[in-house]
Amino acid sequence: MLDWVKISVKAGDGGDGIIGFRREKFVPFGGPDGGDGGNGGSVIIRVGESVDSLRKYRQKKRYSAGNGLSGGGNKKHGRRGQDLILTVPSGTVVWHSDTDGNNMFIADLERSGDEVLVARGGRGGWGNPHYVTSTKQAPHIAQRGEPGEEYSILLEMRLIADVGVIGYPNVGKSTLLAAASEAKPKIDVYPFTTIEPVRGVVEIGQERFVMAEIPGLVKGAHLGRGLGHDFLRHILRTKILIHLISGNSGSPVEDMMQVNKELYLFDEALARKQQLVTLNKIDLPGVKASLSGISDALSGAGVKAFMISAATGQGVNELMSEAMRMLEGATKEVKSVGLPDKVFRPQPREAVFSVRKVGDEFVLSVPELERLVAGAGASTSELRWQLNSQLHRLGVNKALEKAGIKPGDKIRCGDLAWEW
Ligand SMILES: Nc1nc2c(ncn2[C@@H]2O[C@H](COP(=O)(O)OP(=O)(O)OP(=O)(O)O)[C@@H](O)[C@H]2O)c(=O)[nH]1
Ligand SMILES: [Mg+2]
Repeated sequence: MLDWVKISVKAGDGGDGIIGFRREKFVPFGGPDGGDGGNGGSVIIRVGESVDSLRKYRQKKRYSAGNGLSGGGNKKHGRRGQDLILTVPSGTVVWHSDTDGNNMFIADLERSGDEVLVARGGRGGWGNPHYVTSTKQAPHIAQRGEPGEEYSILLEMRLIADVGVIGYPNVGKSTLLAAASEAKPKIDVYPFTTIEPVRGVVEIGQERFVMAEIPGLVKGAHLGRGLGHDFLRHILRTKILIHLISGNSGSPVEDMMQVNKELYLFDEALARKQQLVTLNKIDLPGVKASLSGISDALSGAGVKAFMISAATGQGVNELMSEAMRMLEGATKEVKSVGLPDKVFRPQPREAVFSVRKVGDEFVLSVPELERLVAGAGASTSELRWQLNSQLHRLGVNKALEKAGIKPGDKIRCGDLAWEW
């Protein structure tokens, strides 16, 4: 199970608006009829029913939605670009990665069908009919399409299970999961048989819950030893834990304390999760003999443990029923554990403009105007007039006046320059 992956996404660019004029018999220039460009497609991340890993994103890293097409004559709209839908498993947390390597939270996609738009397609540019006014019937300007948003996105998969089964390697976690659910994890006498978390559904009458084996917890796990950090993160999203210890370990109680210490060192929230401590392998003769000693040691540590044999099934049903009872009372706060308070919210781009004074020029940054293109037949006076009316519409005029502009001062916006 791949835990996280970084991809780059690019929404489609908007198509260009067109400068066009109707051709009519005997009329050299008919009315303006340049079509608008189509909007670019957006990139959407959605939980797919049958997706259970992020593996496919390891191969391909760059994803683009479709571009919008340019407008045509006769007010024909350009076709819009296709959205790109990237499917991910439920339990995927989506982050925005900035250029400094900081990650900001975008969304937590928990359930099938949950989705989030991560890069918005550029809007199509306006064709010249949009610039018609009572005094300018034949405008020679149109607007280029807006570029699609482009971001770096981090997908993090957090296994969602109600119950996490933790414990040292080889204590019988897979055996318990196999005994209590339909899952068929590999079981073997060697430690580290399970190298990825495995999920199974436990059914008790009409009720059910999801239980997951979390492998690889050893001393130093919080530092990345064993199978490392990755699986500790999955535990964050379980509601309760079954902490399995093995009766035939030399020191089951110390094993338990060691694992708890790793939880604590990784994240205090993990150490606060409710645990059902469970002693396994009580069918073994050697374990039977030392049972009372182990119980005493456990009580000494303040723990009342369940006694089971995952191999024979003894005590497993009782353990599952207790897990179910505990789940019903478990807090619903699990989701917020480990999720950040910094949230990434893209700015509505067109709302942003700025005015700077560079030398004796006023330099405007107004994305919407920078995309204006002048046709061959555009006169300087028409351009100036159009720009002023757009500046007025966008409220930039006021900002210019505030900045102290006087008639005759030079203004520059993108490729266009004119006088106030
Ligand atoms: N006698 C006996 N053996 C058991 C019991 N539970 C598990 N085992 C054995 O213990 C060994 C390890 O079992 P697993 O279920 O693979 O243990 P695990 O905790 O999943 O181990 P890893 O995935 O390697 O961390 C296997 O040989 C099992 O057959 C039990 O209740 N009694
Ligand atoms: Mg296992």
